[in-house]
Amino acid sequence: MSGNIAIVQGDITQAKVDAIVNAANPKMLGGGGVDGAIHRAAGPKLLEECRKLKATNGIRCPFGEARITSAGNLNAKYVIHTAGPIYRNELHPELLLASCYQNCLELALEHQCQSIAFPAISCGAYGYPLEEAANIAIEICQNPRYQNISIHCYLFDDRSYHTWQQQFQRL
Ligand code: AR6
Repeated sequence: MSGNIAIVQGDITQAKVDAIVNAANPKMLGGGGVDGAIHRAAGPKLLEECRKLKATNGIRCPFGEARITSAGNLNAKYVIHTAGPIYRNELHPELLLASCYQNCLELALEHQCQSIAFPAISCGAYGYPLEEAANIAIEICQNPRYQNISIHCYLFDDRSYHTWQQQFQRL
């Protein structure tokens, strides 16, 4: 922990924070990875909440944007869903990944969240290289605008945990 940012290794569904961020897809109706884990832990209420959001051609959350719902059975007030970029599909995935982190933090501010937990958005099925993703994540989280939010970066596996720690010490 340094300042308001903590790098944690573990399961984000166990985070004790006001808002848990979900690495979702634009349809926001569940999936694998951390999305699956969050929906399983939250129970069916979360999917119900997602279904209520406005959809355009099935898209509830375009890539790079974020949406907020209540959190079902999770130990949090909110789930903030964001759709990270599919790395190989984008010319500038870094812009979309940065806007994911930013839009989540803006929603957290709007909803008076004092704490938030992030997974490694886009670093699983969506194929984002860890070092690059860690850099972007930490840089956005370090913006003084977010200094009053306690930010917990949850990394699931050893490799992503060590990468985040290294980038955090470097920046
Ligand atoms: N807690 C924290 N991190 C986790 C957990 C967990 N319980 N489970 C997995 N991770 P991914 P993406 C890590 O694939 O790349 C889904 O199907 C995982 O090790 O979950 O953004 C969605 O519906 C990895 O480092 O998300 C989308 O279709 C990180 O979370 C698509 O995958 C992100 O991996 C989104 O892909």
